[in-house]
Amino acid sequence: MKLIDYAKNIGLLATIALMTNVNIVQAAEGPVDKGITLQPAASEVAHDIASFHNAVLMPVMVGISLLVLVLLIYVGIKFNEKANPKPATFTHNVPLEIAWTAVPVLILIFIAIFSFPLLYKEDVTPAKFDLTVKVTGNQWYWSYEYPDADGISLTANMLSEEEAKAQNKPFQFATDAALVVPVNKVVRVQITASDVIHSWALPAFGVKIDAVPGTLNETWFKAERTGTFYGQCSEICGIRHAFMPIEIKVVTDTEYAAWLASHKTADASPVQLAQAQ
Ligand SMILES: [Cu+2]
Repeated sequence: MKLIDYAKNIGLLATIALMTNVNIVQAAEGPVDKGITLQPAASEVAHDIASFHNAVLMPVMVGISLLVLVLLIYVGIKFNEKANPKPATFTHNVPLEIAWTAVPVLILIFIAIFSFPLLYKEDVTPAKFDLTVKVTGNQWYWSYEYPDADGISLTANMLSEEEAKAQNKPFQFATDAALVVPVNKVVRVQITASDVIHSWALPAFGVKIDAVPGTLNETWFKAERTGTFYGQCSEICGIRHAFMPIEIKVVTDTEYAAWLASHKTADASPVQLAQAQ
């Protein structure tokens, strides 16, 4: 089996394992209770991250752990006081020392061969992007602007438990204004912060980027299916750090056009997700 097929199969198993665990609202994707693996990928970069994790990092980690375990057991059996009553007194072994320096370097180079192109892919927005959204982290909410669309702006505050329940949305993930983007379109994300460092993280898209005051960071994503996706601020930013979730609604082109039109006419007040449906 080719390396990549192997990765896909593992990814599929992980997805099935996750699906059985999903207990947040249907058609919404985000962290799940007792989830122990990566969230199902919804962008090419997220698929690549999953393949890298499953096909490169996992074998390396498992291999090293098993090797160390076997060595420990071997040493424990062969060189304990009973089996080896007269210990050797040498202190150096040059070939061995060269080997245990060189082998980790080779392992790191092997990992880098796969991880550097992936890092570059995540970092560099494709030359042909379809729209830009500007994300600003604030203590403790996110605000979004659409500079291409008459500067539509949204302020996304977390819904209270009662509000989330009333709207049948997951508490601590749902916000009063989802970022709405079209499916299968390259979205350039420019990100900054107004006060302290935050981090805009959406695991299903393979996106995590720091929001730094005075700096404009950039990343991108291309969502491959419609739905509602959840992420969270991933930089400890103050007392309500845990309460500034990210909600992204990926919609079809027609729905996106309708949403834009409804906002051009509406006032600039925070937008309910329901309006996008
Ligand atoms: Cu934050």
